[in-house]
Amino acid sequence: MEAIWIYQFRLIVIGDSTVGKSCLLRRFTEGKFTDISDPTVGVDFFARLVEIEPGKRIKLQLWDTAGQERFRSITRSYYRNSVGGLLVFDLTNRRSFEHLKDWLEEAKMYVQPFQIVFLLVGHKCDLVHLRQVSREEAEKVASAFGMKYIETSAKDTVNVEESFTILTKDIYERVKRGDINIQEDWEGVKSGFVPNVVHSSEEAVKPGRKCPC
Ligand SMILES: Nc1nc2c(ncn2[C@@H]2O[C@H](COP(=O)(O)OP(=O)(O)OP(=O)(O)O)[C@@H](O)[C@H]2O)c(=O)[nH]1
Ligand SMILES: [Mg+2]
Repeated sequence: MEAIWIYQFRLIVIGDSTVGKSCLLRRFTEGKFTDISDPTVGVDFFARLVEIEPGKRIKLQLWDTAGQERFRSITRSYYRNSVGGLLVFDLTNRRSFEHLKDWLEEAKMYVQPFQIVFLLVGHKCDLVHLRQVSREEAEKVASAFGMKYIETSAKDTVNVEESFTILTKDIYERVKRGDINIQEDWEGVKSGFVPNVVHSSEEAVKPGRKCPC
């Protein structure tokens, strides 16, 4: 029964190099954190199931993109087939916060003709003494972008589950409302794998039931 899901969502994680995208994904999918993390080359792939309501699971296909400029031509091609994403900046790196507008503009341009739902993530919240962006400031930017905002730490496991769950629930509600539709030529949302109803062994071999032939 493990691998049963009602939908599959494809999500992308974007933001400047070193903001901590790969660490956030590794914490979410493998429960691990390392202080040394190589820059992503092009795009990496992760996957995980999340249970948004008891018994309702969604499979997430997660694309971890390289923040470095030289990989931009590769990473751009992943927007179109993503239904949602985490737009990540580093709370201790003001420039990564200032670049958010550029990331969003690029995403909007390359996702056409589809739509993408983002959650704004202020990462490395464990580094309290090095903070360069206040929560109030980030919340203002998020609301100007029409997004929710959350602060995370892969190192201390703060809001890692929550960030992916909030985004997944947000997308799920839009799918339920019909604001987002499954489309043949689009990988953003896929209908899930639902098994045939399995009868209990008692029901399947009811005593006294005769063969109809
Ligand atoms: N203190 C702290 N450091 C973190 C956290 N997450 C990541 N880091 C560190 O930040 C550095 C960069 O992390 P990565 O996850 O490789 O960054 P990235 O955004 O994937 O970078 P690119 O792949 O180049 O785009 C590494 O040294 C991590 O150990 C965190 O939550 N807290
Ligand atoms: Mg990376």
